[in-house]
This record gives sequence, C-alpha cells and structure tokens, in this order.
Amino acid sequence: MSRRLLTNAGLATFADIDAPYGLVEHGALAFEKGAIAWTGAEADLPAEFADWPKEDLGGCLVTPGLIDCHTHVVFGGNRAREFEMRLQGATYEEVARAGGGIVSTVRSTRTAGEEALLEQALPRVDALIAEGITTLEIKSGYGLDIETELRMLRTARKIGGVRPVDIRTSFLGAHAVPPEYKGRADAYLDDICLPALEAAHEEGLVDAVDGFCEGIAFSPGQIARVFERAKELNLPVKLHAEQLSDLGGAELAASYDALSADHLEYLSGKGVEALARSGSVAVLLPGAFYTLRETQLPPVDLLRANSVPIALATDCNPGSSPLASLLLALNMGCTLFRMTPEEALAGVTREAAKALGLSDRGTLEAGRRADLSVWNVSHPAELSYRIGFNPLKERIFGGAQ
Ligand code: DI6
Ligand code: FE
Repeated sequence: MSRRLLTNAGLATFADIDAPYGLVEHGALAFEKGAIAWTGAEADLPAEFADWPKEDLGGCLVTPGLIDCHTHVVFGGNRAREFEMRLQGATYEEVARAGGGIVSTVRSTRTAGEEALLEQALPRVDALIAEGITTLEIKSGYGLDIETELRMLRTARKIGGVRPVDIRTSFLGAHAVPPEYKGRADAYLDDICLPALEAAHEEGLVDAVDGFCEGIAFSPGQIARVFERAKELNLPVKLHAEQLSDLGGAELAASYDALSADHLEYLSGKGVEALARSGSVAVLLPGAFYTLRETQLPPVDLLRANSVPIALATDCNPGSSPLASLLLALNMGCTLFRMTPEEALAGVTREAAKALGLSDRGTLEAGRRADLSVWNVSHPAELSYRIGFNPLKERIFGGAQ
C-alpha cells in the first residue's frame, strides 16, 4: 500500500509552526511512495487526500522517525569486567592507560569476522528499532588497522540490508592509538588511519569523518591532519570533543565547518561561540556522562543562549555508554542535563538530522521521507518522562510498515 492517510493523530512536526514541538492537535498526515505528501489539522485536509486508504490513530502521537546520530553499535565482545573495575575505583582514563578501554574492544573486534560482528550488533540495533529509530549512525574505530576498520564499516552498511533502518557511517580511525603504535600517534595516522580513510572512501563506505580529540587519544594538531584529508576527499567532519578535558576540539571542529561536535562536558565559552558561528550541532551524550559518573555538566544554558542546535544520542558503545535506548537518553537529557522535553525530542529528530547533514528527514513536512514513529501517548513530553517504558505503537520506515 503505497498511499496512506493517518487521521485523528497528534503531530509533533518540529516544523516552523508557532507551537511547542510544532504540535498539531487533531492532525492528519498523508504519505505516498516513501514521502510525506501533506500534514496539518484534519479539518483542513484537502479533498484530494480524503479517499486515500485511511487509518484512524485514535489520538496517538506521531513524531518523525527517531534518529540516533552517534553510535558505535558495531564491535566485538563487551567490557563488563572493566565496569567492575571502575566500580572499585579505577577511572576511565586509568583503565585505558592500563591497556583496557577502547584497546580491549579493539582486540575483540579484530578477531571477529564480518558475520560475528553483524550477529553481535543486531540485538543492539533491534533494541533501537523497537523504540522507533529509523536512521542510525554507526562509527568505525575499534579496528585501528586498515582491514578491520573496513570490516566494521562494511558490517555497519550491511545492517541496512537486513533491517528496515537507514544507516549512515562515520570513519573513526582516529579513535585511539593501537598498542603496536603506542607513543607513535603520528606514525599511526600516516601508516594506518589516513590510508584506511582513503580505502574506505574509495569503497563508498564513508558518510563523515570523526575523531577523538583527548589526552588519551589524539591532539588537536593530529585531528587537524585527519580533517585536512577529509576536506581533500570532500567528506564532512564531526568530532568527539571536550569529553574529559578542554583541548579546544570544538573550536577546531568548527573551523572545519563540522556537522557536529559531540560530548562537550568541558566545552568553554569560546567553544560555544565557535559552534554558534559554524552552525555545527552540539551532540550531547548523557549515557556516557552517566556511565562515567561524570560531574561536569555540558554548558546547556550557554549553548541555548547562543542558539547552538542541540542533539541527543545514545553513544551506544561497550565502554563509556553501553546504552541501547534512545528513549532513556531522552529522559537523561532532561533529568541530568536539564534540557526541556521539547529540546530532547527535537534532539533526536530535527537536530539529529542536522548532525548527520540530512535535510530530507527529522520533521513532519510535505516532501520529507515518510519515516514516522507512532506512539501510544497523548503528549510528547511523555516520551522523555517515563523510564524504562516503550510506548511505540507503530514504526513506518520509508512509507512502509
Ligand atoms: N568517547 C566515547 O565515549 C567512546 N569513544 C569515545 O571517543 C568510548 C569508547 C569506548 O570506551 O569503547
Ligand atoms: Fe562516541
């Protein structure tokens, strides 16, 4: 059924309408061939849509399909043992310096074949899809050798072939320095990271280039080398910045017109201004803040005051954020970061689309992809308010159920 008309629905459109959430009450939404054809108040429905195959949603809420714009769902193994160590007092950085952390996931990822990686990722992806996610960003960065970085990206893309979800892939070769290059980060960039980026791009596997700018990872100067190559290849960039300390990563990212700067707990006022100037999205990741028991809050008030778009994501990864629930990220964004439920929901729809450079989704407007989530709730704030409860009624991906 390629044409459909949804009626008797609340529509959180996030379009430019003068109402919180861009909310249309008693709304109707028509879609055809994978794209939204009309949205608005049911009373205003043009006659041409009136006889389309109709579904009465009984007052349920429709939002744009949710977008998780920052994940690392493809990886081997898990880090439950490290979780225990951190609970006994070791910090995330101490674990990383002792050969655990990202590098331990690198070991398990290198030994897993494409089939195993896929099999391990799918339950996480399925959990996200069950919560109404229709677009999912996935990063490489647990291979740190050319072959495994490519395998991670191929696996990520393969997910889009076996599940109804649109996958965007980010190359994160500059995630950590692998043990065989310990103390030789620049040589790692020359020998592995940059050639891997080129090979991945050649294979059409890269939508954006990411990096981890941090004391335990790469300096701003080293990240700039990766971003220069991205620029030569015409690829947009994004950056894990100011997660554990302020190295000026967000300013660097902004100077390359980054799609987004992510984490940002230690972001300075100068960093906020740089993001405001470049129009980059601030992607906040409350799952990592929570897991690491961080106490430094990202500067939400300042981001807001400077009109920096704010997105929220799970950061689903085996170390700092073993979170496969975007609904819980919404709740954490409100409870931990003091975002409003409206900002939180915009952060997993309209702003998350921006963070991925996608202008064909993220709002309910004519012409946008028919990626829709239908919720058994009567007000959009309910999606942020509940904890551990999933009110998804139906998910429509590219116009199909
Ligand atoms: N920051 C993070 O939170 C993840 N990567 C990054 O650069 C953590 C990755 C991990 O601990 O495995
Ligand atoms: Fe991350």
